[in-house]
Amino acid sequence: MTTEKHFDTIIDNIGQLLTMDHGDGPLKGEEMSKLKVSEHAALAIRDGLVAWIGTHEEAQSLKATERIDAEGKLVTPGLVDPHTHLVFGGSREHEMALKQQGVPYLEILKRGGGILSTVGATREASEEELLTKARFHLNRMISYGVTTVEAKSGYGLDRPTELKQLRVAKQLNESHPADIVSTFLGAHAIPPEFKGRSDEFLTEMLDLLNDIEKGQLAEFVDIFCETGVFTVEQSREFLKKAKEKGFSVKIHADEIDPLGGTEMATEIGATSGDHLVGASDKGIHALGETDTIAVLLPGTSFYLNKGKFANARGMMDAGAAVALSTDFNPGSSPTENLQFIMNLASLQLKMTPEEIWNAVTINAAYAINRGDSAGKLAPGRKADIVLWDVPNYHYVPYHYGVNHTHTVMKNGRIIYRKEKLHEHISAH
Ligand code: IZC
Ligand code: ZN
Repeated sequence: MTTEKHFDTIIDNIGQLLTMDHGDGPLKGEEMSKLKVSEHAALAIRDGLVAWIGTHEEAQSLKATERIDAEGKLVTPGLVDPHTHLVFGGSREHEMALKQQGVPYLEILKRGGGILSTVGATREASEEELLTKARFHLNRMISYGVTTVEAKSGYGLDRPTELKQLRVAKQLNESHPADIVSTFLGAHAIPPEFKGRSDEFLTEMLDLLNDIEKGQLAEFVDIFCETGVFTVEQSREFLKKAKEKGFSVKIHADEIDPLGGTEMATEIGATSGDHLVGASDKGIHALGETDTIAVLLPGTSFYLNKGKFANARGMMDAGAAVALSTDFNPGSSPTENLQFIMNLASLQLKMTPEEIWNAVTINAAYAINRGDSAGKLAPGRKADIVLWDVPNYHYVPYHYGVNHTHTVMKNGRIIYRKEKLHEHISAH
């Protein structure tokens, strides 16, 4: 019997354990309010995998090399951040004054700033510099409880730099404990050398897919479908061709202007439609009828400061699967903190704690084709686990602006532990 074997680690005295173990597939519509909460629970790990889940009492007769007393804390799967622009050069704090003057995001881009400012800095940066910088941001994500991250290219807009960004993401996946899922976002903006020739630019980016495929450098292809960037028709054609080449697809849709990218995403069978702030009723209905996951990024709505957030409740009422993400990037959402996104989902998207936890774990995993390996704790799954310094799962979406993680484990190994800050302070 499994229970008589020796384990590597046992975590016992868990106040609340969330497993997200509710069957297969993403949670859609009202299923999103399901949450399995085990009280006084324990969990055992062997060879980097969850090996056993039971009660605290049952765990007392089990043998393990290491025992972690959770002291009544909340324990959950490692969080999944399904939409980030992790690898980039430079930063954009110099554009803050323009933002304060009310210059819109798309106007800054039109003037050659915004995304194009980051493109300049990313083209100039060496691969080593990009790696060091991305690792810094990734470490910070880990500290906030994230163990699986989607990372987009899109700050090269030319062959060498796009490939450089994707190689950095691949190197991070191989050398860093976090799991990275790569997305090619060469169609992120039109570079100055292709001004007025956006179709030609898209042909060039499609051609690049051959190299990306050969180097196994990305599994998703994404496009920024937005006023002044790429139209719905261009996006549809581009993503269809990417699908024909065997890539899964995602789309930045209806982020700023309501163009109809949401329904297009569902029509072409995109794995996810992301942003969807301006999604039409037709688009929202289509999300409920198809398998396209709505990846919502309320941090971007907060930071663009236009007072408009995605209609998460309407999407769930229509039967859609909703996931949440930081959209971590140097322009419209400079934060690695997925917990703050959980607070915004509560306040602005009116999501319940149960919906929010599912949206940052199992549904986020499905949004990046990792539903079978991330976002859930069950025997045989990766032991990606977070111990939270909170009394219950309602607390994280409620108490905002600080980091609630206590311990973060990846493949059964502790990769982050909160400093004993209070002890340091009282010692002086
Ligand atoms: O760098 O501004 N929206 N792409 C589309 C972004 C935001 C990232 C950026
Ligand atoms: Zn984005």
